[in-house]
Amino acid sequence: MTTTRENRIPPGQQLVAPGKWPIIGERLPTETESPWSLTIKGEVDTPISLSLEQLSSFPQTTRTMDIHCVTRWSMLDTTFSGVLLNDLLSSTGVKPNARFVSFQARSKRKHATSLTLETAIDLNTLIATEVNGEPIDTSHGGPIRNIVESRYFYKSVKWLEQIELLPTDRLGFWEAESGYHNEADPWQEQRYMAPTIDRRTSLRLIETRDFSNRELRSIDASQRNLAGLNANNASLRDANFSGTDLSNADFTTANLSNAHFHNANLCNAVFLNADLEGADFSGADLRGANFTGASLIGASFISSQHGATNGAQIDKTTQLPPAAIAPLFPEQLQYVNKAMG
Ligand SMILES: Nc1nc2c(c(=O)[nH]1)N[C@H]1C(S)=C(S)[C@@H](COP(=O)(O)O)O[C@H]1N2
Ligand SMILES: [Mo]
Repeated sequence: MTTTRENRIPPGQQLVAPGKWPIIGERLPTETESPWSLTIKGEVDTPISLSLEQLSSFPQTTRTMDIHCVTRWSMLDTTFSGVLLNDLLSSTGVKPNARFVSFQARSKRKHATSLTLETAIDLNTLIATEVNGEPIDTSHGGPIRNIVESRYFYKSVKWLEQIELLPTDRLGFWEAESGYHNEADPWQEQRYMAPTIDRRTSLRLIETRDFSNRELRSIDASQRNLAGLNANNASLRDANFSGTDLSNADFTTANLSNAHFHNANLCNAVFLNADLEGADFSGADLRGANFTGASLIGASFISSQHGATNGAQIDKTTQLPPAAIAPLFPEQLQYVNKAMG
C-alpha cells in the first residue's frame, strides 16, 4: 500500500491546520516545583525511580508518527524522542505474571490509561521527552509523556510520573469515567465502549424531555421530537440526535463531544459553554442557535461523510462567536464564515 496523505487519515478524522496542535483534557500537571521523577513499579523485578537526567542516560529513540485524537482531529508527521518502554523494562526486568501496563500522570485526578503489555511493546511505546527536537511543552505533557502510536491519543498520558505493571487491567481515567474504548484503534473507530443505557430507559427519558444532569453517553435519540429538551449539564458524549427536532433545546454546559446532530433541527438551541469537540452538525438547521463559550475543536458543520456534501444551515442569527470558531478545521471555518456572511 502506498502512503498518500488520504490513506493515513482514519475514518471520521480531519487534519488540523499546520502548526495548530490543540490542547485536550487537563492543561497543567499538579505541580512542577519538586524535581520530576519517573517510577516504574508493580510486577517488575527491580522497581526504580529515575530523575530526568537518569532517564536521558538510556538509549534515545526517535520516531515520527501520526496523532489521532478521539475528538476527530489528526496531525501527521510529529517526531517524538525519548526512551522505548521496552528499553526501560529491560533494566527493571518483568515478572512472568505482568500482563498490563498502567501509565499515571502527576495531575489532580491522577489521570491514567492502560494497555496490555504486549500491545505497549508491539506499538513501540515511547517515554518521550522531546517533540520535533524540542523539550515537550508543559501544556502538551512535558517533561515526560508516554506516546502510543496507532491508538487514539488518550492512550498517551501527559506529565507521566509512574509506570506500573499489573497482572490484571486497571481502566484508565477516560475509559472508566467517559466510556472511551479500552482498545482505541482509530482505524477501527474504537472511540467508545458499547452504550450502558438500555433502550427502555432512553425511551422513557425521551418522553419526559428532561436529560438535565444525567449521564447518557451514546444514547440513541435519533429521529425524535425533542423540541424544548432540557439537557442542561447533561453528559451526552457520542449521543445520536440525527434528524431529531431539538428546536429551543437547552444544552448549557452539556458534554456533547462526538455527538451526532446530522440533519437535526437546532433552531434557537442553546449550547452555552458546552463541550462540542468532534460533534457533527452537518445538515443541521442552526438558525438562532447560540454557541457562545462552546468548545468546537474537531467539530463539523459540513461533511461529505453521509454521501452528498451536506452543510449546516447557518445565517446571521446563528451565534458562533470568533473565539468559538477559531479552533475549527480550515475547511470548516471557511464554510462557517461564508454562511454567516
Ligand atoms: N494527564 C493527562 N493526560 C492526558 C489527558 C488528560 O486530560 N490528562 N487527555 C488525553 C487526551 S483525551 C488526549 S486527546 C491527549 C491530548 O494531548 P494534547 O493536549 O497534547 O493534544 O492527551 C491525553 N492525555
Ligand atoms: Mo482525546
